[in-house]
This record gives sequence, C-alpha cells and structure tokens, in this order.
Amino acid sequence: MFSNKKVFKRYFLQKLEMTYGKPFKDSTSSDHFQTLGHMIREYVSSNWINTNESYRKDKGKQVYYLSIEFLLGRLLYHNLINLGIEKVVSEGFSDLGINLHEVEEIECDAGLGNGGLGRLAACFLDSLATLNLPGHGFGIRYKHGLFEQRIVDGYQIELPEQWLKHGQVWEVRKEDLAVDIPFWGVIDMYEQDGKLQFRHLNAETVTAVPHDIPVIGYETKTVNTLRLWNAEPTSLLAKDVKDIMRYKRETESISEFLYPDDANDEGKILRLKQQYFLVSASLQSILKNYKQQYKDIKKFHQHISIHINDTHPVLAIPELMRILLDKEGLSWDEAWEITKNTISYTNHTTLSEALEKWPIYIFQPLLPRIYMIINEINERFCKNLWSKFPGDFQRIEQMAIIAHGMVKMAHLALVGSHSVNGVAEIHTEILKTREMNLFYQIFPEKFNNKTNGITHRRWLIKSNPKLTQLVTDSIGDKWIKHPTQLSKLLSYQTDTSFLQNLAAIKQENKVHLAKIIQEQNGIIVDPSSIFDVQVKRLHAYKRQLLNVLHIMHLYNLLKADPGLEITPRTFIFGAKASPGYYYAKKIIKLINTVAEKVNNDKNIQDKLKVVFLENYRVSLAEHIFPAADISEQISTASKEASGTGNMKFMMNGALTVGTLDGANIEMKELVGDNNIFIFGMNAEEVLDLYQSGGYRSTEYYHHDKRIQEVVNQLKNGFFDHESNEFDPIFDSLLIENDQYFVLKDFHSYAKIQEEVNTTYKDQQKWLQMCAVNIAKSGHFSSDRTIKEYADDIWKIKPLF
Ligand code: 26Q
Repeated sequence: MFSNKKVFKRYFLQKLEMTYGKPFKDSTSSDHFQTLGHMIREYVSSNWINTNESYRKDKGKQVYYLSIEFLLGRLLYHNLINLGIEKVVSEGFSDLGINLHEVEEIECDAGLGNGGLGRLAACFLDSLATLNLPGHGFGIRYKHGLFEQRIVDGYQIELPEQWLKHGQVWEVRKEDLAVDIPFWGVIDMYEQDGKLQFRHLNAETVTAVPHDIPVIGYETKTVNTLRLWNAEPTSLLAKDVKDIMRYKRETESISEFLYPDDANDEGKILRLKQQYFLVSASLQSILKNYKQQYKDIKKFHQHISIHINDTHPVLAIPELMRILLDKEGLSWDEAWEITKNTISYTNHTTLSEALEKWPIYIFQPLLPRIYMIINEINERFCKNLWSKFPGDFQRIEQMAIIAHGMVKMAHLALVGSHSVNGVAEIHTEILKTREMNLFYQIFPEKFNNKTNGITHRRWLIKSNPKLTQLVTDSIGDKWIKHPTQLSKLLSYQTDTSFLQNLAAIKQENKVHLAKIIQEQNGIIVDPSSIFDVQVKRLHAYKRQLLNVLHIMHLYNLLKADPGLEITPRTFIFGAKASPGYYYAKKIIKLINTVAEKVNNDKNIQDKLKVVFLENYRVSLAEHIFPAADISEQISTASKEASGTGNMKFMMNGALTVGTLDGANIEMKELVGDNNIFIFGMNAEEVLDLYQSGGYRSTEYYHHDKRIQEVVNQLKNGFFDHESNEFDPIFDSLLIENDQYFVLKDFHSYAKIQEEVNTTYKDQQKWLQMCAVNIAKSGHFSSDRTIKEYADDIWKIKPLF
C-alpha cells in the first residue's frame, strides 16, 4: 500500500471513505491522521507477527525493559521515517492537497514520563528494534500523562493531560492476555507434603489489561512490542452497589495519573500500588510466555533478562521470587540464584530525596507476601554481612534493606540484581566511591557504567531534516546506520561552503522557532541573535536560577550603559515544575517577571530578549534543539547523573556552556577543551566543600557588586514585582547558604558567557566548533548505549 505514490493515494482514499462514510472533500485533518495511522498499523502487522514468531523459533535470550515511564512523544512521523515511506506519503498527500506536517500536529504526544528517565526508555526502544534486538518495554497506560502546563500571569498552572481523548491508533488492546494482581488481604501458611505453602486470602484483585504498541525499527523488519498495562476492575467481585463504585474507582485510579515528580519520593500509597501493578502484571506475562515455550523453569535466566529502570520497578525482585517459590515450588536458594541472574538495575540519581523508601506500615498490609519475601531477603543479607564484618553493627544498619521502619528500594536493587549501572562515567564513579561505596566493597563485580544516549533518528533525522540532508550530501548516508561515522564531518570543518550551509540551516531553523515564539508568546525575537537555550525540568540543582541572575546582570549592564556592545541574545527557557515544588514555581515566575521587563524596555534596543516557552514536551523540543546556538548544561557539578538534552543540542550543532557534570565531561573529552565552554566548580570541589562546610554564600554577596545588585533586585521590586514575591529565592541564596553554589559559580559563569560573545563574533571559528560537535556526537547515539547493554549486561544477540 506504500509501494508508490499512486498506489498509496488509491488505498488511502478507499480506506478513508470506507472508514468515515464521507467523500474525501468533506474529510478533516483528523480523519487523515486516523486513516494513515491505521494504514501503518496494517502495514506493519505481518512484520510484528513475524518478529514474535522468529523470537519464539530462535529460542534466543530476550530482554524486558520495565519502566514506570515511557516518554514517547508523537509516533506518526517517526514511524514513517523508520519504515522508509515518508517520501511516498508526503508526496501522495501533497497531490491530494494535504500537508503532512499539519496532519502530524493532530497527534497528541504520548507524554507518559517526566523527563530524562522516561525519554531514555523511549530512545532505548527505538534502538533495540533498529538493532534487531529481542527487547520489549513494559509500562503503565496512564490515562493522563504529565500535566499540561499553562503560564498565567507568569505563574505555572497545571491542567490534566488528555492524550487518549481521540482514541489511540497505535495500540492493540489484548483482553485475552489480562492478568489479575492481588492487593491487601492476608497470607495463609499451611503444610502440604511436608512443605510450607503460602496462600493469599481475602485479596482485592485488580485486572491488568495489556495494550500493545508496535515498536518499529529503522529500515528493518523487526517490530518489537511496548506493552502498557491498564488497570480495570476484576469482574463480579464487590458485593453491593456502593462497594462496586468504590472498588471501580479505586482500581481505575491505579493507571489514571503519572506522578508528576521527577526527583521527590512522596511516599504515596497509590504510587506503590502502581509499581507493584506494573511489576506483577509484567512478570506474570513473562512467565506465562516462558512456560508456553520452555519446560525447565530452572533455566529461566538463560532465556530471559529483566531490566529495571531505576528502583521504581524493583519489586520485580520479590515478585519473581514469589512466583518461583510459591507457584513453581523452587527452593529459596534456587529461586534466589535465578532471580539475581535475571535482574539488572540502572540508577539515575544520587539525590537523596529521590531515593525511594517505603514505611513498613504502608508496605506490609498492601503487599503482605511481597513484604515477607523482602524480609527474608533482608535477614539472609544481614546474616551474610555479619559473617563478613562481625560486630560491625553500624555497617549492617547502613546497608540493611529494611531499617528504621523503612524498606529501602535501592538496597533491594543492589542485593537482588547481578548488574548495577550508572548513566555517565562520573556518575558511576560517584556511586562506586561515595553513595553506594559500602555495596561496591562487597559486590564490585556488579558495578558498571553505561553512558546514556539518544536516538539520532528522532533527534536529528526527524527533527532537523535540513541538517540531515547536508550531512548526507557531504559524507553519504552510512552514518545513519553507523552514527560514529559522523566523525567524517571533521574533514569539513575548514570547508567554507559546508560551513556556510551549516550557518544557513541554523538560521532557517531559528526563523522557524522565532515564528513559534511569536505565535505562542507574542514576542518578536531576532533570528540573528544568539539563541541561548535551557530546556529541562525545573529543579534547584539544574540551576535555572544561575541563568536568570546572569540575565538580570546583563540587563543591569545595559541599563548603566545602553551603548554597550554585546551580541544580541535571545534567552529561551522551557521547564515544568513539579506541582508541589513551591521553590521551582517561584523560579518560573522569576523568569517570566524578568522577561516582561527586559522585553519591553526600549532603552536596551532589543539586545536582550527572554522567552519562557510553555508546556515543554517532546514535540516542542523537536523544534527547539535544531534552532539553538547555546546549550545551557549548568547543574551543580556531581548532581546531574548524565543529562541527555546536552546530547540532543550537540548533535544539532549547538555549543555547550556547561559544568563538569554528567555526560558533559565525556562531551568535553570528545570535542576537546576548545570546542566547549566549561566553567565552575568540579564535582570533587563541590563534594569536598559540602564535607568541609566551609562555604559562606554571604561572602560572595558582600564582595561581588554584580551579585549584590541582582540579589537585592529580588527583594526591592525592581522588576515590577511584589516585593516579597521572590523571598524564597532570596532566602535560599543568603539564609539557607545557597545549597547549589549559584553565587560561588556566578563569576566563572559570567566570564564564560563573555567568551561566548567574543567567540560568536568570529563566525568562522564558531561554525567550526559547531561542526566538530556534530561530528563527535555519534558517540551519544543510543544505538551505542544499547549495544553496550546488550553485550555486557543482557547478553542478547540480534536476530539478523
Ligand atoms: C520517585 C519516587 C516517587 C515519585 C517520583 C519518583 C521519581 C520519578 C522520576 C524519581 C525520579 C524520576 C526521574 C528521574 C530522572 O529523570 N533522572 C534523570 O535520568 C536521566 C536519564 O538517565 C539522566 O540523564 C538525568 O541526569 C537524570 O536526572
């Protein structure tokens, strides 16, 4: 149906009229989207079936990637590219007078994630399928993804996200594969044939119904599966009508909302329910499949690998133990070996507030059998520790899985898996030498690094078609399958015509983004100014505040001397704050307050513009990265595990202003010191300064007039705000001693930004730097990352 334009058009029109019962001339963009979506699904269905069949026949090892988040974004155009049919479709559409990009806009983002962790999971699925690796995702089909953000009077307002409101073309509901998940109740122990048995009585069950989404690889027949579980009532359970309503509400609430927190463990029971719901449904489904295919449960780990994306699905460990013990009748030792050998774990953060722990009083009644098993794992682990470190109570207390009335999820992950990885070299080092050092001492062999990556198919080919064309015109198209071949561009860094083309493409992308900014914010920005961009979740450690204080300083400079010669800059922000994160919301208000004043001050002659783009999400990001000149990666060193936005900017030829944190360090090593703007304290200095307690933020306030001026402006209403509006920010800097060293790094940040200005004036040099960055960015393709996971951790092989 996509073999050529003519065939496509005929099929499309036929299908459209059959489905909607109206002539083409009366059809809408939405009809076009739905029709095309269904055609694609039909088109891939035989490959989808064949992929599953081939995996079954091949009997090779498969990996299941368990994640509480999958931040997919839109799928239509991405699928067209991976299937290699986007040209046929866009030309066919164009003949019919349909604009494919308008049709693309109909699709809602699948925003089933908060940020980095969820987007990483989505990139991994794309790489797994493209590399023909037998790997599938398991997640939750939240009715509402991450909230929609509106900015009203400078403040963030949250609206429920509604991605399912027009239905979902990509999913297939599989009611026959539903499974039941037990909550609450009591565990009955009894003896049978001399063996202790466990029975879960009076449980309230919830039914998990799978909705499968095809994951289509790039130019390959592989179609893997993302299985999202929907929570529904188990039929005929409750007794009276009142009860049925409560039961229905409670069960459905499990898959109703994605928790909008990206680094804060709130300890809400519903979140724990979600976690067990995902894990139990997924494991039951994996085991059912396994048993249909293989007889010997003792070889489970030879055929199956289960990866847990952070600790959120860590209950996979006790759940697998439960099934192996209670259902399969294995001994503890047998079950434990299989479980450990099956499970691997990625850590995404060292922030203590993000490390999950659950109070026993919540955990035990909700998941009684799982709690018993964790308890047993803990007892055995502590006994082991005792024999290794007799008398060392303190060490055992620090390492225990259950301690002080809490279940510590990271400890469970460390003990119950065979592999623990960080997401950038420095992050893994910090885990080994600091956060998880006690565990590293006893399990050094488990620790390994897997530096994150991004799929260049979405973040370059799809989002920046013009740059893609230039690259292919220059070095051929082999880089698409082998992204490290982008390094061939290095020989173009002195090629004037290449650099001119690069500049022209960046300019066109900036014009496009400027148009979006004008439409959405009503602000006119100059596409020849430097587009300086910070887009990511809002968090104190990411230091959007450092960026704003510096903008305030630049504004002060211009006020004092309107003739000051600086390259005009457009500062662009995009960030969602967790709804309960009061401080983060104040930063959003500050950005918007500064924007209002700066953008409307005629005296500064448009040398500065500040834009806050509302509702930052995957589909908006696709317009932002290609248009950026500067990428702000300015976290307090040691705090950002890796970052992945940094890689997306780099691949699109933006230059990084960054600290030596996360993957910025590896970027610097690749491009060399001259092709990146590094500033600020390094991780060791930060961690030592925390330890010594020698930091006094007030000293920086008193000794640096620039800092004093901008910090005072937070208080004195200079930006036309209520004078106490920004007290929480002022206090964080001066009363709470500036936990993230914003003031300490201010000088070095201002200095590097001056260097950015100077460098930008030398366009030849600037473009050369961009070229080097693009050339070296292939290393950060998630294809590289996934190959490393496949070879070192999962031990899986491509089917073809
Ligand atoms: C935990 C408990 C309760 C509620 C929410 C959470 C929660 C949810 C999401 C905790 C953390 C997250 C997400 C974390 C995350 O996105 N981390 C980022 O992961 C990226 C991919 O590895 C890294 O690049 C980033 O550096 C890291 O911040």
